[in-house]
Amino acid sequence: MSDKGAVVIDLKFGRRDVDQALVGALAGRQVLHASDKSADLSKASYAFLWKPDLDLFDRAPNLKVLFSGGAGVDSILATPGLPNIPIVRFVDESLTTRMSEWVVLQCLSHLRQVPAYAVQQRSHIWKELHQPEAKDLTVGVLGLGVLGQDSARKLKIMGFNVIGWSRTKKTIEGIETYDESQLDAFLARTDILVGLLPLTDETRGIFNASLFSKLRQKGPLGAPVFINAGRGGSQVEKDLIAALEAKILGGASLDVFEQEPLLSDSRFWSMDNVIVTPHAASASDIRALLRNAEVQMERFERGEALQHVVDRTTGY
Ligand code: NDP
Ligand code: OXD
Repeated sequence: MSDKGAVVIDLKFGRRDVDQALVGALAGRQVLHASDKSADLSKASYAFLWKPDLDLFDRAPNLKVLFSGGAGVDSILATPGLPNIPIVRFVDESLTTRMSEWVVLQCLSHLRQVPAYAVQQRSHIWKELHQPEAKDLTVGVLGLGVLGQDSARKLKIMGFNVIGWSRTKKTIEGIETYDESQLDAFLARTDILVGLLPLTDETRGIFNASLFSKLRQKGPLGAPVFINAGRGGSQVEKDLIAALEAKILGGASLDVFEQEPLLSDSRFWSMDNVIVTPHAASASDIRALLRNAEVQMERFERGEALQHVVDRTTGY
C-alpha cells in the first residue's frame, strides 16, 4: 500500500476528459471520485475541485490541501463546511496564453468593428466604417494578476495604449498602473475596459451603472466598450443592458454571466453590439492541472511551502 496521500476528484469538467487526463497521472496515489457516492472519501488527503458538491467536505473530513481546477476559487470558498486548509489555485502558462488570446481577439474585434460588419453582412450591405488604429485607443485592464498582466503586455504589442488597475500598485514596463484608490482616474482614460478580476466581496457588482458612466465618453470608438472574462457576479447585468441601450457603452464582449449557462431569454443573445462566449475565454488543461498539483503534493509531503495559495482574507 502506497504511503502517498490519496486524492479525491470533484471536477465538474467532462468525465471523459478527466478520465483521459488521469491515465498515467498521480502515480502511486489512490484516486477516488466524488461522483461515486459509495466511495469512502475519508481516506483522501487531497482534493481537486471545480464547483464542488455541497456535501464534499462532510464526506472527505481528512483533507490537507485543496487544488482548484481553475484560477478562480469563488465556488470553493462558497462551499459549506470548507476546512481551514490551504487552497492552491491553478496557475499555468496555457491558461494564461489562452486568456490573452481571447482578450486580444475581443479588443481587436471592437476596434475593427466586427459586430457592426456582421450586421451589415446579414443585410448584404457593402459600406466601409470608420476604423481608428489601436494606438488611438486606451485599453484599461482591471485586475493585474497572472492573467491581467499577460493580457496587458500582449495588448501593448498589438499597439494599444494600455493602462491597468489593481488593489495594490504594480510596476509593468510600458504600462501605466493605478491602485485601488485611483479607480476614477483610471476609468476616465479608458476606451475599452477589460475585466479580469476574481469574484470577492469587494468585486461583486463592481461593473455597474456608476462605473460605466465614468469611462471615457466620445473616444475614437464613439462610446466605450466593456469586456469581461473575470466572473459574472462582478457585473450588474440590468445596468449593463441599460448602458448598452442608452449608448453609454458602445459594445461588450462577455464570457461570464450572473447566471451560467446564460438564460435562453437573455437580452445579450440578440444585442448586435454584444459578443457572447460560453465561459470559454480560457480553459484548464486537466493534464497540466494534475501535473502541477503532483509537484505541489511532493513539496507538501517534503515539508516545503506550497505555491499559489489563496489568501483567505482577500478571497483570491
Ligand atoms: P490573480 O489572483 O493572479 O489576480 C487578481 C487581480 O485582481 C490582482 O491584480 C488583484 O490585485 C486584483 N484585484 C482583486 N481584488 C481587487 C479589488 N478589490 N480591487 C482591485 N483589484 C483587485 O488572478 P488571475 O489573474 O489568475 O485570474 C483572475 C480571474 O480570472 C480569476 O479569479 C477568475 O475569476 C477569472 N478567470 C476566468 C476564466 C474564463 O475562462 N473566463 C479563466 C481563468 C480565470 P493585487 O494584484 O493587488 O492583488
Ligand atoms: C477559471 C475559469 O477560474 O476557468 O480558471 O473560470
